[in-house]
Amino acid sequence: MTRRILITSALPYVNGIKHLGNLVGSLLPADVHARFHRQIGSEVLFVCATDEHGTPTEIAAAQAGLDPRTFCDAQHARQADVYRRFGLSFDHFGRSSSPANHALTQHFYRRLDAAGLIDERLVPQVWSPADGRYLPDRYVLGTCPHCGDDGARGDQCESCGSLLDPADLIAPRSALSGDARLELRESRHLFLRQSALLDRLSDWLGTRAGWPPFVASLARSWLTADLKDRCITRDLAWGVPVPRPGFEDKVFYVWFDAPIAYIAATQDWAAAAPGRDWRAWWWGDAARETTYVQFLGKDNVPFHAVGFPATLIGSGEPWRTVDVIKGFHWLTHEGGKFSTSRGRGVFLDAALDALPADLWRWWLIANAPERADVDFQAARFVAEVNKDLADVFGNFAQRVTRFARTAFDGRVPEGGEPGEAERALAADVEQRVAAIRAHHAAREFRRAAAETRGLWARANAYVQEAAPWSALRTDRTRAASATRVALGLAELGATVAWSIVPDLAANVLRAVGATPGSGAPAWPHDVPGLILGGPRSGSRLPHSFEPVAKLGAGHLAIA
Ligand code: B3M
Ligand code: ZN
Repeated sequence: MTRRILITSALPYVNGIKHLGNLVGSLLPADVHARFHRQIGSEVLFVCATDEHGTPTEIAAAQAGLDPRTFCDAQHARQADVYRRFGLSFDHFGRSSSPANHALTQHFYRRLDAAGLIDERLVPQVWSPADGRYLPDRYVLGTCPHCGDDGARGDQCESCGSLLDPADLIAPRSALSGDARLELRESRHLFLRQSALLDRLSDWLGTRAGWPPFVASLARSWLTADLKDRCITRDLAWGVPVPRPGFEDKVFYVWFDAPIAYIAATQDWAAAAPGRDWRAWWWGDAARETTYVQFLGKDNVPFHAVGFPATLIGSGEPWRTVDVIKGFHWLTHEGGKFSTSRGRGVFLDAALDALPADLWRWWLIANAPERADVDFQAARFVAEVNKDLADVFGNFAQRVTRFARTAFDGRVPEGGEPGEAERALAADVEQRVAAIRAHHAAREFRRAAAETRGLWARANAYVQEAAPWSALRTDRTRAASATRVALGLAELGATVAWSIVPDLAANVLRAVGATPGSGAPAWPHDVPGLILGGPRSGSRLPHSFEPVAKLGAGHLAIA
């Protein structure tokens, strides 16, 4: 039976190029999982989009002297290009500002309102006459009442960590104009009554399984009697308009419309070609066979385990909710936090200018912050990538393919029978391949990479031992069968690593005479047959394989 699997990655904010921490925390593992499922024959839909609304976008656009739409057009295109170069194989990379998302966000609001789950409340907001706008908490600066730092923000003091309200700040001023004539004004806003949904959300969470334990306990920690109703509107111009009298100057809160964009992006995907049905992924009985997995960083768990399910369940419609949330801890950078605002860390465009995508992909997946935060250190990165990709797998694949081409006339050698060593090898490798598959299926990325590395090391050990280059002089049939087995190992080692290192894998597959084509290489179903049966005996080996060059000290600077 083919399984249908819907995969979403957290939607990157449109504003600015992301860093390695964003990549490993959602986009990359989602891609690896999507690729793996294509290899095992699942029907996969992998969607993502840029998250385009909200104050930071509006302000960044104003600073660039552009209207938000024009600004987002350019930023979306930049990000799409970087992700393509990283090999992220989205079926659709959409935009939360699309007309489909506007319509669907308003639809959810109407359903929630009709169900009695929307309240109007008055909220005191900071109004800046000089800026002519309301200021969100983080755009109010002042002196921290706790530590005296004079750059504290209205939501938090970065210097001492205290959580603040704008009203707590001493001598508050606008972060935009610096003007200090701030007023508090009452503004009317809409609240989603999450508290009224608490029982339904708790029951729903109780039916979910397979979440990493820290994600499940984070989700449970939000679903308590303290669950707050959530303000879903903002005093802004850029966003989804609120279709309600008196709300003409407001839009929905970016965190209300962003997850809805997972669905809207699917609708946009479906609209782009005939024969595609978004309902098969999202709606009622049509989506019965669909498993839905979300990939996201731990800060996004409450919005996906509480906020978005509240929207879907509260609508009273048969929307598909998430089956598994695969959450990640942080990747830190040389002992500190990656920071976009401070430009600290490795950014994705610079990463690709420096090195091929597969090197980053391999290291990040092999070290994914699945159970705790992980520190990126350039020296470790260089040493591990050199060892795994150059010394172990790259060297093995190059040696074996080069030898086969020169010693056997550019063909996979025929003749000779595998012996006892090969039969033991085949049994061992079959188990390893099964373990790699099980780890991928369970979304255990570090384990999948570690087991893949183990398979490569086993392949290397076999060829060292069998040494067909020595056997060639004394026993040509023996050299032929050992070379054929080694080529089979290279094919396996590439096939099972393809989801993590697609370019490297495709190059190896070409060099062993397999034609990978443009799609996913099928997961090997007959491992002993591939190793012992020599399915490609006699076929030509027209392509050579050059492994990635080893990184030297010079690469420590970029990374
Ligand atoms: N853009 C936050 C983030 O990138 C946010 C995720 C939205 S997912 C619907 O961390
Ligand atoms: Zn402070």
